[in-house]
Amino acid sequence: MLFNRRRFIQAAAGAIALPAPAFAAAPAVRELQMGVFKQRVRASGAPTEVWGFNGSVPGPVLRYARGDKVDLHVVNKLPQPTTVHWHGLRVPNAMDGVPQVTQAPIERGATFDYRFTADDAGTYWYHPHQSSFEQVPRGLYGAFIVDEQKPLPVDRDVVWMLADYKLDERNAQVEDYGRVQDFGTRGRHGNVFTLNGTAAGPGRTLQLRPRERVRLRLINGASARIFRLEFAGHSPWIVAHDGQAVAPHPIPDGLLFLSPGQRTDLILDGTASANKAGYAITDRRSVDTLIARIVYAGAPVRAKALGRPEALESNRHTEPNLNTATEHFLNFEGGEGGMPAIGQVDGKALKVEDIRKEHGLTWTMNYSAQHEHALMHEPLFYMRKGEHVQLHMINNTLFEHPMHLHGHFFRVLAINGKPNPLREWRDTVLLGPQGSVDIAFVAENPGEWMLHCHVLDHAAGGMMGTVAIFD
Ligand SMILES: [Cu+2]
Repeated sequence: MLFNRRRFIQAAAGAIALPAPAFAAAPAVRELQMGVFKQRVRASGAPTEVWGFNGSVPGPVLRYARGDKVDLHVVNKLPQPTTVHWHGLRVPNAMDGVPQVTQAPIERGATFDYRFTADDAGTYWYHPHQSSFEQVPRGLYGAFIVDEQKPLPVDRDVVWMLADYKLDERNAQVEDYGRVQDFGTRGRHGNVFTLNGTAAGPGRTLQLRPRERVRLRLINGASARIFRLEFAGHSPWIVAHDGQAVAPHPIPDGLLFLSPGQRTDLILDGTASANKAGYAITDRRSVDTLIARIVYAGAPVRAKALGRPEALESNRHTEPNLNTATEHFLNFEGGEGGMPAIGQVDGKALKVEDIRKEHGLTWTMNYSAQHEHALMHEPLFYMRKGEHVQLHMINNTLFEHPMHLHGHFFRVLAINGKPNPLREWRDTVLLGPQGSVDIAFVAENPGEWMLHCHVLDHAAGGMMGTVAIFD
């Protein structure tokens, strides 16, 4: 049975033409203007031409209380069609912002209204899903925060969006999006790390008062870069991954992995002694890179440091029953040094060399290479609403893939065949080179949902598929 995607989009378009419900509380931001403007990224030299929301990178922090109605009017003033996806939020399918799958692209000069309820508390983000390998690294991303009904008591709540830009010596963005050599390797990496849109590194600080408690919401908005963060002199507590509460625990081995699309909420206590140099927050991924320094200033907030924080309020999750779950398998092949023999594009079986030549695609998922402009593909998997599912993802490539499922959270059961003791709920999980990850979830949200790699160059290079859930 071929899933009729065109009809699906039309049905969705009909549904959203209904009159808007009257919303009680009007949030601060009602409109998102997507446009081109200049913003200072590096401290010296010229400002950089960027694409962003409401004239800033990152876009405005969209903040709601759990249960709030979200009603956002998006205006496309970009030189390309676009959409906005609300990463991690369990929205109705028609509001998920995936071009060709859940909606028609928002054409240049056109608008689109996104309306849904913020059912899930936590740290999320928003970004385009159209040509995301170009639109996101140009600066189109922002934080989306939903406060718990009973938030953890903290002195301050801080949002950090980490990303990077690829800039030349004149501070202009290098216009090399969509290169097959980036698609087929580790993705396009910037040369300037950014923290909330401007250059990270020396000069950037997180000021703490002695014994102050801060909730630090880290969001990786980079198109390809994986961070591995170390906090010198401090041992923050992890309280959430991808917005979902976990039992508060210190960062394992002191290094926090944050792959594209992922979020981690930390409780950071000002427990160190004030010193002149401060305490480095460093990315230890490949070359050590300073992100910012923790520096102390001001009077102590309290006499005694606080201990282990309480757990965050949990979102609603249905526990997957592994005894009755349907098992699915997803194989990843391709990329540089990979050996995919054959795959299919648009229903046509091709040798991978020809897929690369004809379509610029270099990856396959279950021997199918998909991209956002391919309307003819069938979903990778069909599920009934309410079905319990176990998905085994097997990475036969030499590269890392942060896999993101839309519209759902899944439990991370095992990594590389070893049971994962935390069994956290996530929407994005990192597969190591030639590694595997087993996840489980209940297919609760009807519609056709993306399952794709969040290295956005990999997604554009074929690692894009969908899961169709029938009501
Ligand atoms: Cu990937």
